[in-house]
Amino acid sequence: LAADNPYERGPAPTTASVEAVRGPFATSSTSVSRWLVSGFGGGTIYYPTDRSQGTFGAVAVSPGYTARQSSIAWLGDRIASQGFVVFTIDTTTTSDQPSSRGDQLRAALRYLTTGSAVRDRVDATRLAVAGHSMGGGGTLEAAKDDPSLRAAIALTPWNLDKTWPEVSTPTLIVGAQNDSIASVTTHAEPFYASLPATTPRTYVELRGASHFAPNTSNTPIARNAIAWLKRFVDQDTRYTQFLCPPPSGLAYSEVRSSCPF
Ligand code: 9J3
Ligand code: ZN
Repeated sequence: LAADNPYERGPAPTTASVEAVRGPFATSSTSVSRWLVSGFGGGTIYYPTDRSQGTFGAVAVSPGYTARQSSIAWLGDRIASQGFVVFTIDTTTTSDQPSSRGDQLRAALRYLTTGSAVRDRVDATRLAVAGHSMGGGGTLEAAKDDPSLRAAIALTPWNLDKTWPEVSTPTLIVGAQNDSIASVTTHAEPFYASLPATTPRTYVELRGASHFAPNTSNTPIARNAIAWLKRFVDQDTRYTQFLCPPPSGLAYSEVRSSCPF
């Protein structure tokens, strides 16, 4: 734990460590019944078992239209093992629209920090949102509604609202080059382009990928998401090296960034 950053968790990162299938923290999980909560559809909380370093930042993750938490479950242990509490949620109904998904992400974070079995493991001042497709659209909605969120990660996001000048939360948008459901030209790219010049932001487009790339283990997604959460939820500048200069390489068909940040 660095004296200059009380939120730093885990050893100094390497390319191998941010791309690893598991990070340095042992994890456990606990399921949350939809019948015992309100405002969202329950879910699964993945968390580091370590209690020696204080609390951890947290991220709630929403699936997309017609999908359930299983569609984004791989992110649970992958991110939790890097030192975050991760709440993958079900939505109230699988057809809920992005604005509802945004409200549900926020309700899930409220439950996580006030009612859940792991609430004492979470730093309620360092929260983030993420989601796939309509859940990614909901991620932008949540950030628009709650500027206190520290980070937002929209994975192949879908939304009818194309402009996000209200978002001040640092935002990572992941597009998929061959997405035919939420094409990058009508979703991810205009969303990114509409973010304020003052908002730290990155757009990575996964070469050759489909809309469903975020539904299975994906190293470029994990690497960027982990670095984003570390940099903006934990204020851990050891991870800046993975974001600035912007990510590059054959995995990406396009990259945009507001570096330096
Ligand atoms: O959440 C999603 O996978 C997205 C989008 C979609 O199918 O919208 C059509 C209504
Ligand atoms: Zn708008």
